[in-house]
Amino acid sequence: MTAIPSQTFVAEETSIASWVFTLDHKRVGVLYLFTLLALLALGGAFAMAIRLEHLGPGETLMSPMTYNRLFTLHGVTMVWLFLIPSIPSAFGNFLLPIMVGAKDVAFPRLNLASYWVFAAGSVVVLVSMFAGGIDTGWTFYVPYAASSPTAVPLALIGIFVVGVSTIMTGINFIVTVHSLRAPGLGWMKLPLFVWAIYATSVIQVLATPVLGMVLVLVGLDHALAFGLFDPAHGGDPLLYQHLFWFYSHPAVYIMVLPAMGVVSEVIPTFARKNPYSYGAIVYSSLGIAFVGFLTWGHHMFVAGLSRFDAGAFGLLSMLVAVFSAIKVFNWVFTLKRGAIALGTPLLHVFAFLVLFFFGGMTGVAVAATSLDVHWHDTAFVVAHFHFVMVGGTLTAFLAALHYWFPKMTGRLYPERPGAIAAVLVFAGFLLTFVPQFLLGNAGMPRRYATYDPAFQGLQRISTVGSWVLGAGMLLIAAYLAWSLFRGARAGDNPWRSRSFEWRTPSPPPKENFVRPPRFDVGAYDYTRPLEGEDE
Ligand code: HEM
Ligand SMILES: [Cu+2]
Repeated sequence: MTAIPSQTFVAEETSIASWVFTLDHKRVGVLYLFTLLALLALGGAFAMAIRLEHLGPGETLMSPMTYNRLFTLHGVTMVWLFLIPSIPSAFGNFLLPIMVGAKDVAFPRLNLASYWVFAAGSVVVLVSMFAGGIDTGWTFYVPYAASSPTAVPLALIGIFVVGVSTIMTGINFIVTVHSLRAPGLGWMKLPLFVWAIYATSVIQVLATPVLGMVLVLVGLDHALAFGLFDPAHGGDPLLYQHLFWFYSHPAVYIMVLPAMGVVSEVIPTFARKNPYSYGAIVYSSLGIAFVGFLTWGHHMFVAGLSRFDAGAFGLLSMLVAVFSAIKVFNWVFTLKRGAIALGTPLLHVFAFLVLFFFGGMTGVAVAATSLDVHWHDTAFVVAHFHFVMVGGTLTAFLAALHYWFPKMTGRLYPERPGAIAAVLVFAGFLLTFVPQFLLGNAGMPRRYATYDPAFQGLQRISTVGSWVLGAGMLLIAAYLAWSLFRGARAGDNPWRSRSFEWRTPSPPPKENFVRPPRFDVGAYDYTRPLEGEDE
């Protein structure tokens, strides 16, 4: 398809200003990607320090006060600054317009603004870390968050600003999918990644304002002693929990739906097959986005919900798992009898399938009220949500990073270190978090700096696991940085994928297409050859 030589979006202009003020969605995506990778590295460094502290039962490296700050900074960085924006902002920005056959997003200026608003919000959060840190946990539970002597207001402002950026991105993607689809590209022909980002955007736009509001209220409680959530002033801390989880449960689907979108792209490409049921994947994404709004109470089973409410929230939570299971079956059936080509993206997808499956199953387990009373606020819950957030979102992010690396850079990464790193990340993850299920079940509370010496064996395994995981991540950083400059040329479509984004040069030219795209061969149609390709 490279018949007509074209300038890539990178080579087209090289000044710093051309990046700072860029209106090209691909450049905005690249800016996001580098920023997010830096934040991931920071959050990862905090995580390593947390695990180091748990090498021994008593005070190992730091005081319990420092430990409180550390796990808060880790959670805040990972959840608010990395996981929530990650796949949509970096890969969604780069790919969504190409996948719908558009030249750009609907509002390129808003898109650029969303990046700089995000960057500003992140800087404010980072400044709060230097201004003494925060020790409330990423959840900012009141009444403590309203009185903690740490830099809570600054962190709240930063997260609020990041939320504004999330809404901007969500609106942009929704309008883009509605109004900029190329002629002939009907809704039910859209790539599944687009559907996933679309469903995510709906949650972002509807739920994030609630988060913004509740953060402002905590800030007012903290700064001006409003007492809204403080029983000493007639306020209600449970009101906070309702409002917070009304956003933050849907937010877990903001994290995992885009990951599911990545998996739905990688599997057909590497199995060279149509998805087993396109419709089931689309409708289950929409189903998750909808039901995700009805389950927040499962975070409050031990906070005095009525028995009826607890039962209802428990059942609705399990319904989300049904939609997730529909997807898992679909992916597995797509792989079945496929002409599978093993590549690093697919290895990360396999890790996703295994870890997300266990994450989801333990979610169903904690959604059973009686079991949750035992596991709530223990390392068991920590393990559950790391299985879904790291095992789900991070592995899919790594799959996306490798899968679309040739698209974005025009270069290949080396497969052998890629495979070694994928195994290290997977094994390191299991070593880190399987022990935490066992620890939590045995009674290890979450967020404690010290622990009973009886737990030391499992704690040590977990810490060693974090080193293996960290080594895998460093290896990935090293070979990708090398490949960026030295990697072999990829050609336009190294995976011989049918998906729309691969039908334009890699890296794409400024307005994405050399010729207006045609969509008569579907995004997953492996039965017909593409024009210009003999098969
Ligand atoms: C498959 C369906 C899922 C179900 C049924 C489920 C259920 C639950 C339940 C009941 C809790 C509360 C446990 C407790 O605090 O005692 C919980 C906590 C949590 N879940 Fe899930 N979950 C699911 C999927 C996910 C996904 C996909 C993510 C993220 C990508 C996620 C992230 C979290 C987080 C972050 C927490 C803990 C928040 C905190 O207290 O710090 N869950 N989950
Ligand atoms: Cu939840």
